[in-house]
Amino acid sequence: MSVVSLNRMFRGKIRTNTCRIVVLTSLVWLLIDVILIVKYADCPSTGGGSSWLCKRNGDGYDVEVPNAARQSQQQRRAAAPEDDDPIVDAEEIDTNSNNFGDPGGYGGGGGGRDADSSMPRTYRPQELKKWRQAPTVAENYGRPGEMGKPVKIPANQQELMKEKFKENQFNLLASDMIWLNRSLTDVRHHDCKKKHYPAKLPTTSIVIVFHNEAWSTLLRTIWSVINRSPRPLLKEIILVDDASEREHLGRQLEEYVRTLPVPTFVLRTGKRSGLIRARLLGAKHVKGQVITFLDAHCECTEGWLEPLLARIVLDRKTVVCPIIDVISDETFEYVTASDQTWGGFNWKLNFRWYRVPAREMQRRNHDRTAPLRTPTMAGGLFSIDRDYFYEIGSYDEGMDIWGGENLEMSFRVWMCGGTLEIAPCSRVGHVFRKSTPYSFPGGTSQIVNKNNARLAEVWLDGWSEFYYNINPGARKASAGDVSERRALRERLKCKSFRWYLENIYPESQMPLDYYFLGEIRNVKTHNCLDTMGRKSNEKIGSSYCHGLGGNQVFAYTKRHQIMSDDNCLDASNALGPVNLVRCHGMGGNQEWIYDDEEKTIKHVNSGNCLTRASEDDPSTPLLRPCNYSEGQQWLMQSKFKWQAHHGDNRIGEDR
Ligand SMILES: [Mn+2]
Repeated sequence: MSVVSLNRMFRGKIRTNTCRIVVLTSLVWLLIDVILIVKYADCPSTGGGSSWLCKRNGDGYDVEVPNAARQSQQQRRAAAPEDDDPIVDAEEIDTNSNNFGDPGGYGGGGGGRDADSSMPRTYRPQELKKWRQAPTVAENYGRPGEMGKPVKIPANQQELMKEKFKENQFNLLASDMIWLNRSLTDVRHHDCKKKHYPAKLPTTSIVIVFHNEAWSTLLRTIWSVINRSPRPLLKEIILVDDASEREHLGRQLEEYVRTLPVPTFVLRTGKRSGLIRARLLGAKHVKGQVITFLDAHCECTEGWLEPLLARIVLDRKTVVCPIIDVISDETFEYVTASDQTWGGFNWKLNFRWYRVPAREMQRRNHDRTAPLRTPTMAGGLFSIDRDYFYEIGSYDEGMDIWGGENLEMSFRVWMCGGTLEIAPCSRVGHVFRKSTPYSFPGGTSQIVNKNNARLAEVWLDGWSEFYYNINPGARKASAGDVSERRALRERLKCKSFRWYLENIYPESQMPLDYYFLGEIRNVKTHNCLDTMGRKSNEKIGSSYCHGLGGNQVFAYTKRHQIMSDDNCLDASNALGPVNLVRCHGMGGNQEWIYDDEEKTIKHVNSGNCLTRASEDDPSTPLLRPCNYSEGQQWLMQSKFKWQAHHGDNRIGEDR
């Protein structure tokens, strides 16, 4: 308040005008004071009384609040009505205590993990950020593809559509018609919307690698991240261009990203480096506490980020994937994927989705919103603590371009003390393509073979035999020098592949215990059982024994299955046919007993014996009453080893 005007007042020389000015000035000052107090009440005096430095985020829907203001925050939150911020947990996590030996309600399943670690399993509270869920992206009525609906291309543009399809192997014309900020339906399980997450979470940097990506898919990925992530948790978006040749990915992209409301950078590998090395380049520049890798043709849905970070804040050694929904490559319709599948792999070391077994559903108390512990991940989309990413050995730099790196990381995480999960409340759509539009220098299969060989050599122990036998094209020599990766496994004191199969993936298609792996030869005809490259639900065949593995490699398992890759010999009728059917591990029609003396393979359900093919159909083995003729004798002997012969001669147990 002005001293001059006060003096005047006391001298009694008061005029009406002066009075008005005084009152108005006071009111204005009072108002300013009130605004300042309200605005900065939450600010801490961060030493030296610099509370004026409290800053507001550009987006205007949340304020960064450092730790010292936590108490007043909590008081305010306690006073606020419950549904004010429904998904933020009113209970702070006590991140000071690192005693999360078995976090997140693991039903006693976390046994066998390393108790000691070089990295604290949680964050210090002052490292974490307050957040609030991002507002829903509103529907833009009348525009194509809104709410995730399919785009229909008019008849007169069908030719153009086909032409543009070739550029990226998806319907580019449809993608270009859809708004970059298109709305999506909330596809989450309804219980996800009621879920509570910690009030403070770590920040994440988004790393997106691309090669010749289309403009609209790349930018829609970026906008979906910006629109649907709590802004305080989104540190930056790092785009890594792996030697694209398309004009729009050059300067045009750099200029565009400068206008985005979230710091976004474009890094360039210079020469074609592949996904693995490009991701390593991106990761090197990450300033957030968590790295979130995304593919370049995704759409993040409402609330996608919180469930990922909420797992990592509990335990930094958790690697978390969203459910990957499907964006149609034909219509760009958003189609939900099942929440009942998890990641596995077959003998060829291909990643595969399999049904979640009852065991895991039970562990989660049949709560479909609870994190799912998956044996492997698809690899395109996941979040990982930045420091943990490096501690656990980032990626195998000896791997080229693409392929196998997802399984390599999956095995590494589990075997070396981490946890790999799918957070079912986090859903991100991805454009799945039927064929790849990219060329791989040197040929796809050669690269994938080399990568898989490295993974087999370092992580699979004795089970690498399955890979080499079913894929005779992959020679051990092609793996290159793996000594560094083996040293990493040693240094991290990682567990054996047997431990992984026993504890993490008992349902694995690579059987934990098996009696035999190799060719199965008929004594009479000298022909071998042969899948003939047939698929599930087709007949088993037999042909001249070539001794090269591949279609003639079978495992006879301790559970009495005769399997080839993820299929098992299966007979639903007493007299056959004998089919290849996806192994279910429940005995039944897939249970066979091999008699080492009689050399018979007896089908337990029918009591009949596997019999050589008849002369009129020499390539189809039969199921017939046992008569102990040579045509029912089969040899399981070759250069391959017996693994679990009398339960004592186990390969693969190297530590
Ligand atoms: Mn992709």
